[in-house]
Amino acid sequence: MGINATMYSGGPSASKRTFLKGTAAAMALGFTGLPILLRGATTQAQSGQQGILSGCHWGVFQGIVKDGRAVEFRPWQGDPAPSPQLPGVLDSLYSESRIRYPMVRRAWLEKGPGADPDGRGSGDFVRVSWDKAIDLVALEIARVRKEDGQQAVFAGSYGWKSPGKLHNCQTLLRRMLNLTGSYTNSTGDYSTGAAQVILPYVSGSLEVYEQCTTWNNLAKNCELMVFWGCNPLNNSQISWQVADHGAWPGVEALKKAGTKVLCIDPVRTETCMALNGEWLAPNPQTDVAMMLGIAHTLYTEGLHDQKFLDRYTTGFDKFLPYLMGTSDNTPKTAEWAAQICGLQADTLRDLAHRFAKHRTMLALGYSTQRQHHGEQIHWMLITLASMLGQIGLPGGGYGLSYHYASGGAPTATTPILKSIDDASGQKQEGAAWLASSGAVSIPVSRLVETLLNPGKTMQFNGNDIKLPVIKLAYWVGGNPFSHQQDRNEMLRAWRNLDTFIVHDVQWTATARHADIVLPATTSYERNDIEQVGDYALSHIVPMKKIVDPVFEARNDFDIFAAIAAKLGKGYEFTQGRTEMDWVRGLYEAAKIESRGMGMEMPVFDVFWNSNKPLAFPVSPAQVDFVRYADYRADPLLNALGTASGKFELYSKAIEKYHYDDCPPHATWMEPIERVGGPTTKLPLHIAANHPTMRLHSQLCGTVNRQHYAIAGREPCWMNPADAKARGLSDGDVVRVFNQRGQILAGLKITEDIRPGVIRINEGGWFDPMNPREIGSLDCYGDVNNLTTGIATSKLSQGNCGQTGVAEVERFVGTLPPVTVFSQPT
Ligand SMILES: Nc1nc2c(c(=O)[nH]1)N[C@H]1C(S)=C(S)[C@@H](COP(=O)(O)OP(=O)(O)OC[C@H]3O[C@@H](n4cnc5c(=O)[nH]c(N)nc54)[C@H](O)[C@@H]3O)O[C@H]1N2
Ligand SMILES: Nc1nc2c(c(=O)[nH]1)N[C@H]1C(S)=C(S)[C@@H](COP(=O)(O)OP(=O)(O)OC[C@H]3O[C@@H](n4cnc5c(=O)[nH]c(N)nc54)[C@H](O)[C@@H]3O)O[C@H]1N2
Ligand SMILES: [Mo]
Repeated sequence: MGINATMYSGGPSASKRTFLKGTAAAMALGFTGLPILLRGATTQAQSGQQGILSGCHWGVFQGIVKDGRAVEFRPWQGDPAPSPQLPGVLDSLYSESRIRYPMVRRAWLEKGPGADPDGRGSGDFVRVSWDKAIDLVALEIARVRKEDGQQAVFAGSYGWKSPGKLHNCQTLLRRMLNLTGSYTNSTGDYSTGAAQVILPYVSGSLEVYEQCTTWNNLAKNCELMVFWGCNPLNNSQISWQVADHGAWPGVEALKKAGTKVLCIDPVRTETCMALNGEWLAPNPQTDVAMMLGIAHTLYTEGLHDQKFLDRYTTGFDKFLPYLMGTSDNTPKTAEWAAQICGLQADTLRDLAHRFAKHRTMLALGYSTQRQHHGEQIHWMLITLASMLGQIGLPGGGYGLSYHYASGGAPTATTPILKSIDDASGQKQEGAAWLASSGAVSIPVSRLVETLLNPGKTMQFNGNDIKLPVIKLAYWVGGNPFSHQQDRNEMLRAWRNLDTFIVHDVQWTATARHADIVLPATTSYERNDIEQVGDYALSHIVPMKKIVDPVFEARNDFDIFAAIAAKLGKGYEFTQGRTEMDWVRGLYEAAKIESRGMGMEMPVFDVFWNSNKPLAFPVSPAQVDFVRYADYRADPLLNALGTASGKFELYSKAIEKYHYDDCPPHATWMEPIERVGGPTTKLPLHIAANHPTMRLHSQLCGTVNRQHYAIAGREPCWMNPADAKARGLSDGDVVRVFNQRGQILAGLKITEDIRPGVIRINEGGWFDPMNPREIGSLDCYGDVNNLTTGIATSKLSQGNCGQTGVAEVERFVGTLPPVTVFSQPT
């Protein structure tokens, strides 16, 4: 049947979440000719009211409209666990922070590009007409390209834009720029910046966005499930496409099976509580040391699987001298590790015994690689799992996406919807800018470094990159004034820009710091199409327009089409096709692909008018999928994508780079700062986790804030012992500070966090008291005022959003108001 695990183990790929493409290619079912089920009919029948079907990062839903206004986003009945964030999704259409009109910063408009850069963020905007706005943008792109070169335009615009195969604003931005010239791009992402660069050397693929052994298989075979900084019941609320929420039935199956669960995390997570898990809370940022202590015990007690190491891995012999301390005089004993990670040595020995004795699944999240030297954790996890020898066995081994977009929910047999393209294939031969086109791409979290050091040479994954001079940054579908670390360093860097152009739906801090702000539509004001589940791929769903655009919002597609037209490429951009022409075309292409897979999809109009998601079948093999089972069965035929075809516990390629911050085997390296670290002065580690009632910064400007804000600010969790030591009470407004910045937050005292750790979720909107002053107090609570902007290492240049320490005190004085959720003045 051609369905096997090898289809997931393709080589590393340049674009984000492209594992989806490989899925379809390898599939071939016998022709059944059966029509595919259309599900979801009961929702309308029950409600008695016709809802309009759509989908978003949070799931499939029906939009209920009264008198032209959306009044409810009702979860689709086929959703096993609708996200409680949906009311905020609805409110994002109408909330007070919605961007209404095209706006230009007064100083920029009156005095030209680069005028008064300190004034960015102070809210002095002038409303302009759409025609004027399009003119200004087109002329400025042309000016910067002419005066400073194509590379001076940065369009590496990163972020969690809305799903939909047509209205992909980032692709549309690059489409407009490719048709009219070139630009500087970005590579990688903030999610797995370190892991996705190191893993191709270690296991031969990106892996972080690939399927895990299914929950179903775990429920039958796993005896010990270890969630290591991994929290599916929070993080799988959302998907990059439309969420399927398959993690909920997955977790439920584990619970029914009575599988023993262990959670290694500074926070007692939702997943830990739901599964009644055993909670171990090591010092943050010390997991590599902890794993080494466990590995040392395994080896010295002869509990490691030498046969597995010999047959399926290379380089263990080169790792061993480090583990035993013969190469550096430091044996990585349980005692050694205990001193660093803060757990008892006996606990680590006990873990080694339990891991070896039971069928154990090590499920790792992403947070531990979003730390200084974050490359090491995934490498060490694979080293540990290799020593345990359970990789490729039912219910055992390791998994890297159990927490993300419901990894572990079985993959359906489905065609893959294509997306509108960025027109990089349509460039004209011989154009002057062709030589430099796409030549420059910087690691995604390094824009600040680039703005501060133009011309500098940066090392990256074995290559040198000359950092370009950037004069214009164009951002769509992302919020850099939320996602980038070290806000004050960023403010300094941004002053080197002539022009910052932003499209968004909400007045985020990024929009507030722009020179030109264009109001985009939400997904709920336009038509599109998308797949359900990043791994499950269970349905294709129409994303129907629910209401007309509010105020003067326009589709990114139409905005870029107008700019392209001004620059002489209007037809090339639209190809003369309307929105529904595009959506229909994308569906038709999938319909043809599905025939090759032995399936027949309904004609487009039937699909669209049915108002139901189109379901695809799941094969029995996928229900019981075991990652690496094929590799284990035949390591030659199903060789991994690494140089040796095996798991590489030592990398000769990385050895050749001679990076001082990324040695050629998994290594414990001190981060620049951590609680209890040799040079660290401040006492509290900041867990900048992913929020429960938001998607990053999305929905912070909505009713959802009422569920979590404390005294109107972003919450800061703290253990009672730490609160007592500082004389703090629940509900206090506190000032959280370090050498990089200061924010206000609302204190939540809880036993569910380890002493010595505070939790302030990423995504709180940056609200500086005095926007002109770098280092000003942030009145709402954007944690990235406190985190470090350094890179994980020269190998991957990833971000370190989970590295940072701080101190907390009660705020005294007159409380400044929070102003970031209203219209700029
Ligand atoms: N300290 C710390 N920092 C972190 C992290 C962390 O764990 N700790 N996590 C990192 C990670 S993993 C990530 S992925 C990033 C997330 O960073 P981002 O993805 O930049 O964050 P979002 O808030 O999702 O921003 C998306 C923006 O796109 C806008 N948008 C949505 N749809 C559309 C559309 O159709 N058109 C236009 N024009 N705009 C649209 C939204 O309104 C929103 O402002 O943050 C990173 N930063
Ligand atoms: N609700 C919601 N879900 C989301 C997102 C969102 O914004 N909101 N964002 C999505 C995106 S883009 C991504 S990339 C993923 C992110 O997925 P992750 O990066 O895995 O998510 P986090 O919530 O940052 O961290 C997961 C867990 O790691 C723990 N942790 C933090 N530091 C350490 C440490 O040093 N050691 C150990 N052992 N544990 C630690 C945290 O306490 C938390 O429980 O989530 C996705 N899902
Ligand atoms: Mo992410």
